Amino acid sequence: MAVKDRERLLHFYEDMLRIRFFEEQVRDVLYPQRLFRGSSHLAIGQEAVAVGAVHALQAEDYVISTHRGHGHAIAKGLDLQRMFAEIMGRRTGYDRGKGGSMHLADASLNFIGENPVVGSNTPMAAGLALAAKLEGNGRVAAAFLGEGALNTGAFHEAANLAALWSLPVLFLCENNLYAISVPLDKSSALQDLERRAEAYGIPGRRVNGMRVMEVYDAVSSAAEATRERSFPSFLVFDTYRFEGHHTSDKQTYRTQEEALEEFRQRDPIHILEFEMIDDHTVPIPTTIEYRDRIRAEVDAAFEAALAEPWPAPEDALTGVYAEGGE
Ligand SMILES: Cc1ncc(C[n+]2csc(CCOP(=O)(O)OP(=O)(O)O)c2C)c(N)n1
Repeated sequence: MAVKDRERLLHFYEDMLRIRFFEEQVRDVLYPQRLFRGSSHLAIGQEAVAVGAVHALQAEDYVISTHRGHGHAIAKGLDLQRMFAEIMGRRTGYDRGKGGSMHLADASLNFIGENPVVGSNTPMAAGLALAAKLEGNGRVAAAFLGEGALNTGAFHEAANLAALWSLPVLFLCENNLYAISVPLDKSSALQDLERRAEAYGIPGRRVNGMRVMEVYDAVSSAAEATRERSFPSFLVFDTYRFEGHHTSDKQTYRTQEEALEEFRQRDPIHILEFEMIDDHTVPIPTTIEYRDRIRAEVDAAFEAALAEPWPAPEDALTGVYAEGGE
């Protein structure tokens, strides 16, 4: 393997571990200790999509995400400490502690942010792509969406406009088989999801979302085509969410065997580790070193965020756009 390819693969590996350990910390520490209120939507099992896709884009490209966006944010380069701080409502968080787990954003990194209204980020991606096209800056706008979001009107309006106006949008659909408790075969008339944008003239491609290099290669070529032709692309990644819909989900709609069996056989991090060890990219002790180092990095970010200040009462009046009357 060429040195450059090896470095790239190890970089992907680090980011996938970062996402996994960050979310395990949310699951195992922040949620049970009630360090934030409500629930958080974890994408454990979907790390290869976030990392492979975001790293196939350029830093200037826009990424716009969903309610399940920690991984997209980390892959786009957001700071772990500020992410933890935001989730825990601290003043130093990305939204000064007012947004939480589902509203992480950093425009300086072109991570336009998470959006909990399902499907709503797809017309925003079309808007970002329209701006890029008018400015002629060569950027593309990538919108992540779940397979459930394919059934929203917003997605179809966005796909239609993106094709009609020839906009450089990448629709990146993560098919994790469930929308909350509803399995794919109960929500979509067509199971070949990659055909869902054909009506707008947008060709689709189905990709193994558990193999980071396959995701990277597919998004690289789709992004290149979208950038060159200024026309949308649509990719569907086969993946699986190993955790519940959110941290409070009792998961009565699937068996633990299903979740655990999938976990064992299709874990994207295990797949990558196995392949790297098998083709002598790294020996086993190196994977252990990587795991220890990234876990320590995530722990340190969490501890530092935990020591950060709460918003002051007067902060409640900043960053709000409605003006009070007399
Ligand atoms: C417009 C809208 N309708 C319903 C909801 C409630 N809701 C939150 S997540 C979700 C399921 C989304 O499924 P999918 O798009 O497949 O994403 P996943 O949760 O699997 O990542 C629903 C229906 C919402 N947030 N927004």
